[in-house]
Amino acid sequence: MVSDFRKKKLLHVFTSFFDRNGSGSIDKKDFELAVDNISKLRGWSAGDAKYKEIQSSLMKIWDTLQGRADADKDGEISVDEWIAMWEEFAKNPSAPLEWQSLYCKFIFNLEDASGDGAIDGEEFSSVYASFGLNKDDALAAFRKMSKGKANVSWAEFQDLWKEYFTTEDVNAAGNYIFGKSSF
Ligand SMILES: [Ca+2]
Ligand SMILES: [Ca+2]
Repeated sequence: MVSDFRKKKLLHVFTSFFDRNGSGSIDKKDFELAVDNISKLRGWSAGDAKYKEIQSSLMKIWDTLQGRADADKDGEISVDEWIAMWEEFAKNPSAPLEWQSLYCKFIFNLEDASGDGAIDGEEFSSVYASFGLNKDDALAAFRKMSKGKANVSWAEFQDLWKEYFTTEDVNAAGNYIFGKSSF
């Protein structure tokens, strides 16, 4: 069984980042909306090379996510399917699914707008604000996640990401990696 605390974290990611149209499940349309959202944030138009790159990355993530999580094969990931998949992950976090690794890298690269291999609070919070989160709350989340440091490296990010999906410790730094400063 997934604890209420971990369920809250899983639902935050589900509603804020995946179910973009608020339909109550995740499907391909949500990913198309995410492509539009990110392109708007970065100022890319539909024909741009960067737009196509983001689109192809996100569609690959959708395909591999659906292949693993859509247990009843109805073309959508329900909340129950979402939680069941993360429960499997928590049993052996050192062996993530392909889409989970792709998504982790995708979010890091998206946030690392300057491309220097680390993310700062401004990069972190502006991406999450574009997904509809409160920017000040996201900045507070970054300070907790980084333990007051100015930057978080890719190596640190991967550990924090894993921690988000697995830890029951309400004080763990990884709880803040998706821009929410309290649960
Ligand atoms: Ca949806
Ligand atoms: Ca399904």
